[in-house]
Amino acid sequence: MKKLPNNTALIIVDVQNDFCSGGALAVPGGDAVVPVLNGLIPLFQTVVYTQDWHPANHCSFSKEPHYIDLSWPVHCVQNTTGSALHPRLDVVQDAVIIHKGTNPAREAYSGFQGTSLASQLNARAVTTVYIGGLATEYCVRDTALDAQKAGFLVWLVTDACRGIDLRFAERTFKELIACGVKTTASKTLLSLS
Ligand code: VGL
Ligand code: ZN
Repeated sequence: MKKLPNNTALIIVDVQNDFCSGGALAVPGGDAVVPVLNGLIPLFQTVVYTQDWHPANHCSFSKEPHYIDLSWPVHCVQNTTGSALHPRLDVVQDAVIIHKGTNPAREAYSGFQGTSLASQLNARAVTTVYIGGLATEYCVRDTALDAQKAGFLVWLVTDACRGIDLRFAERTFKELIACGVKTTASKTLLSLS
């Protein structure tokens, strides 16, 4: 399989046990992104894996999570099974691993927020990023918007994403497109290689 040019990276957002079936904050159908992403990974010379990586006292945790007010059940606590990448997700040898949401006092949905992601991509001369993962309307959305603000050309791979709430997820695609993010499907991407 021919690789895409090396100015192109795949960013896999938060494909972690807690966002998959049986997890603390399971995204409906979240596991389904794993085979799609595994099919795309061989196309890329740079693959980034973000992990929601909270301390046990993170400010987003609530005993009575509401979702709508952006408080959540305890999830993705650092170095627990819940924060581990999905066991069937292929992890490449020279993976770029990004931990986010580590400050107990601040929510951070974006893989770029408070991390070295932009500088690591720039160091590899990456100009274009393809994004997939979980959850569409939170961490995928904010990562895509920040990638765009950081000057990358951003493609969302729609069938490689799943949302917590289907209605918001659809709205998110529209919002991102309006912000200049491009969308594609995994089979289109595979046909390029
Ligand atoms: C996420 C809610 C809380 C996500 C992370 O990965 O989309 N959502 N923390
Ligand atoms: Zn979180």
